[in-house]
Formats: sequence, C-alpha cells, structure tokens
Amino acid sequence: MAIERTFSMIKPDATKRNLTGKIVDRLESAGLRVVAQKRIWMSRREAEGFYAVHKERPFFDELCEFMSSGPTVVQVLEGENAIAKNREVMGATNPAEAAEGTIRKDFAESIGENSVHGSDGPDTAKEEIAYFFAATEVVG
Ligand code: DAT
Ligand code: MG
Repeated sequence: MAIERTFSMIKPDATKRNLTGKIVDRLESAGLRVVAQKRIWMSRREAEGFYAVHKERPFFDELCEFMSSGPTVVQVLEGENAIAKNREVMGATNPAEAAEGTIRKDFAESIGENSVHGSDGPDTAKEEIAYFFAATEVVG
C-alpha cells in the first residue's frame, strides 16, 4: 500500500461547536498524520472556487454560503491509503446514512452541515492541497 496525502477540512458547523480537537483525534487514531494545518475563514469567492465542481448543483449557493459562514480548519493528512481511509473515518455525506462510529454519524448536523470534507481521489487531493497550501507549508 502506498503512502498518500489527502486534503481534509473541518467545516464551520464543527468549529462553531468546538469539535476541532475531537475530529483531529478521530483522524489521528485512524493512523492519519497531520502534515499541514491552519484555521482560516473562507470568503464566499474562495468557497465557490473550492466547490466549483458542484456549481450546477441545486445546493451550490447554500453550500458556499455555509462554507463561508465561519472558520474552517484546513489540513493535509498523510498515511497508508490516506484518501480512502479519511473518507472511511468521515462516513457518508448524509449523516443519516453514515456508519456507526464515523465522524459524520457522531457529529454532523445535516447533509449540508456535515462537519468534514475529504478529497475523493488522487487528482482532487492534489488540487485541493494546492488550493490552500504552498509546498513549503506541508511538513511530513
Ligand atoms: P462529500 O462531501 O461527501 O464528498 P459531495 O462531494 O457529494 O459530498 O458534496 C459536497 C458537499 O455538498 C457535501 O459535503 C455537502 C453538500 N451537499 C451534497 N449533497 C447535498 C444535498 N443534497 N443537499 C445539501 N447539501 C448537499
Ligand atoms: Mg466531495
């Protein structure tokens, strides 16, 4: 299995409820290592750029409004199979469908306000890391 890097974000619903540490603990306990991390507050334009792939979806406006409504924690995670492992620890997009013990099952408020983001493949991981971090900010 290959050592991979993936992009992860703790969303405004979770930072608001002071869940940053609890979520990072879930990720670290699953064997993922935080190799870059910062707390930011995205502008509406930054949120639109980040989620550009969803711009034709009916929930796009609501999503960008939410993602720019408060602070987020953006991070790069490293580990064996990091992309799939992060998605597994996160759980399904809709918390009502997320497996027991996943972050979204335990913390998410709704399908829109679902506490965490994780890249869905190697290409998006690379793009999303570069959207927020300079190469010198990722320290393995
Ligand atoms: P994921 O975040 O699991 O990769 P996605 O890429 O399909 O899910 O969608 C991105 C985000 O958009 C998701 O985390 C929350 C929001 N979203 C998705 N489907 C939605 C829906 N039906 N209603 C409201 N928001 C939705
Ligand atoms: Mg996605």
